[in-house]
Amino acid sequence: MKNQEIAQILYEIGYFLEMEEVKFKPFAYQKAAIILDDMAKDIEAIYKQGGQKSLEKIPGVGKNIAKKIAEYIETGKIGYYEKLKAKMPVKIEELTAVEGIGPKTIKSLYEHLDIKDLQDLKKAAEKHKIRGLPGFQKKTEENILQGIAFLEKSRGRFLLGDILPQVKEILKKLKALKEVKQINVAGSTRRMKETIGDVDILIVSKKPQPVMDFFVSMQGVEKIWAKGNTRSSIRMKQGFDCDLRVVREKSYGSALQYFTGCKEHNIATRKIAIGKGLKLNEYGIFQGQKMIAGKTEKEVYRILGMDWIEPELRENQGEIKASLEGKLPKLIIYRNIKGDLHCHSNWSDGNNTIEEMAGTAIRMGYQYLGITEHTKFLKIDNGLDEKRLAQQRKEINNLNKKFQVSSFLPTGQAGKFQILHGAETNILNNGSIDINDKALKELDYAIAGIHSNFKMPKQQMTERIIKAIKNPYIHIIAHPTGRILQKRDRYECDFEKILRTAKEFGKILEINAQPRRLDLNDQYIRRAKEMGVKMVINSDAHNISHLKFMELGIAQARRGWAEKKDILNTQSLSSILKLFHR
Ligand code: DGT
Ligand code: CA
Ligand code: CA
Repeated sequence: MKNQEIAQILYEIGYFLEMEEVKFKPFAYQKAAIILDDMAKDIEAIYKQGGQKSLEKIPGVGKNIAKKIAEYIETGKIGYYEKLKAKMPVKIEELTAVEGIGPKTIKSLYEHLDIKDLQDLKKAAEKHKIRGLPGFQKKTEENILQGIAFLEKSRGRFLLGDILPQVKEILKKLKALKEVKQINVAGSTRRMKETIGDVDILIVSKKPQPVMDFFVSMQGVEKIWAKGNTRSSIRMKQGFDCDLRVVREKSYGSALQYFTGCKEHNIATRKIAIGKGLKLNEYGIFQGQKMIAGKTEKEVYRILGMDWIEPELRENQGEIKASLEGKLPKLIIYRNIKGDLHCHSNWSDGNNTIEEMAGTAIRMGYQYLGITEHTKFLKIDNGLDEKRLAQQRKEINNLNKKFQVSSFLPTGQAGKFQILHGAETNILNNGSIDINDKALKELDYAIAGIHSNFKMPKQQMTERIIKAIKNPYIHIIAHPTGRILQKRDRYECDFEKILRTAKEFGKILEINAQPRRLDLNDQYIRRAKEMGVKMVINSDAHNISHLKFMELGIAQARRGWAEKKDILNTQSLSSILKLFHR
């Protein structure tokens, strides 16, 4: 599929135009890029079927951009992009991966220091050549070095959200082969860790050769590292590696247990086996020479005197003890979620209308969808002020009337679905909110989050967030620690104090399910649960396909030992309404 390749070029055209301070156009390119990036349908197939006209039907793709996409599919190039790139031959994707580096910075660094890629940037920063440039300070240079260090730390790992759809696709294809008797993903992907080193797949097959043939010649395979009868290893075009192992049916459970990990979890389980005079490895559990179990994971754990442990818990963080004592948590399950309380429409920086977002939410079986646009402080994201919030309320009321008519709902659940009107407001430097109380009061509920000034001193940041928690019109704190995976660390704040305040004032913390955020992380979720602080899991969707990020957030909640009762959007519409209208 060429969707991602083309999306990347469109992003870059947007960046180039932004460097030249062209108005509006950069936004149009970026918007089209996001849509293409997330689109499940193959853009090439759409074009081959219906030509340029069918490309223009894709939301966000106008005539001009459609022409360029067609050019790429026909020739493998976009002339307009090549021209822009020839003028300024910089590696945009590499440079913008560094926190704080945007198009204007790239332009300036190229013009003054001939910086073209990450290596150039690092060298220049280390030699302190950046701090003297107009508009750059010592601090900027330090931040750049910090950003590069952060990036290097995460090199070679991939976001779960980026690769999970493809892993599911691979599993589906392999499962369909008649030679495959059993199949499961193992490793960090099965544990749903937020980043993945490589993907490990296990199968049972009596005739592995055709399976291996198929595996190494699948669409999207870039390199074949190894191909054998019991193991093959490939690199996918997106850059990640994928291993396929064939194991014996009688060893499938112990192999799955072994290759699911994590390593420390395995070491701990092996110790328990030794304590019982047994031997545990990927082939089975042995008493002397005799194999006594191995076919299923359940049986492996049972012989060790343990309850079966959900893969998301297998991080050697106390799950072994809990399992031995029969005290494992009853984790929230993927079907427990009844609605999503954080998403954006084209009223601010989203790509779809409220109606389109709600339609998808209904098809997902939700009872409610909270529309929470950015607010006025975030001008670049087209944040809403009090007046536009009031206008939006009217539209939402009208749509809700429409949703009351049962024939409109594909599920026929008249009156069971409601759009809630919220907002994702900004916590300003002093802890106040960028929307006045009167407008906040009109909303069904309000979210507040930090979107600026991440580098405040710890105490000041803590006070800033605490003030927002105490604000009677704020119900939820969005992405509470502010981390961006592979880009920036969480901001400094006293999280324990934030938890105590949230508990005292009955406020909710968000588990933001965006693949790059997953914030709260597992450890903070677990701490919140221990403190009795309630949470919600939100997709923070900016278009209809983002709503499915919910799965990543649920995985994170499970990794944080959260149960259904800890997560409030497992509750029905009427309970949620009661909660907010207290
Ligand atoms: P990743 O790929 O870095 O995201 O993380 P994993 O957990 O998928 O690790 P990987 O792919 O190196 O190995 C898959 C599993 O195999 C791992 O979770 C546990 C098991 N494993 C690998 N190496 C060892 C080892 O040296 N000792 C033990 N006990 N288990 C291991
Ligand atoms: Ca792995
Ligand atoms: Ca591996």
